[in-house]
Amino acid sequence: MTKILTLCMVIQDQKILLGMKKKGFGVGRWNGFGGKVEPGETVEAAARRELQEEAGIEAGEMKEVGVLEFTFENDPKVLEVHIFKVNSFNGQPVESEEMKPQWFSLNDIPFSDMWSDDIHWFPLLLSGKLFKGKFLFDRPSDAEYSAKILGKELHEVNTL
Ligand code: 6OG
Repeated sequence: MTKILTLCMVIQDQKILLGMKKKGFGVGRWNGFGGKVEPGETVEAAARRELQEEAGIEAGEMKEVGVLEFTFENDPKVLEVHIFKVNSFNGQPVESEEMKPQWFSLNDIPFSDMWSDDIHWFPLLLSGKLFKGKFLFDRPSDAEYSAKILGKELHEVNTL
């Protein structure tokens, strides 16, 4: 069973907008903005909608830069996460029920309070590469527990 999800990384003026997840999957961690693709919706439309719902901003151009598959030990579910880079947007980030947004300098990304895969693929994201990968974790991260990576595959690609 594969679930399709989106993840938007808003990057502007050497800063990245992350949100502190306030509830549900990945609670207590900084992440980009995103969620499930709804039936009948394109992946890009879902990414735009989630960015609006969770951060209160309207994306300009969006570029899909990566696709990562996440699985957890003893769980047949596959999370297929489509990562988008957004360099321009309208509006001001506002806190939502799901996320508390905050800008971070690209030199000071809070990896220790993010999902443990992020530190591996951020260099590709920040250097403008396209990438694909798979990560197997023990169990989901939350505020107290950082998921352990049991298996990892990550490579740069020419097209997604
Ligand atoms: P909701 O289920 O709250 O959307 N997501 C992940 N992000 C990272 N960096 N690592 C992971 O490793 C992730 N698994 C899921 C996709 C969940 C949001 O969290 C992202 C979505 O943007 C396992 O609707």
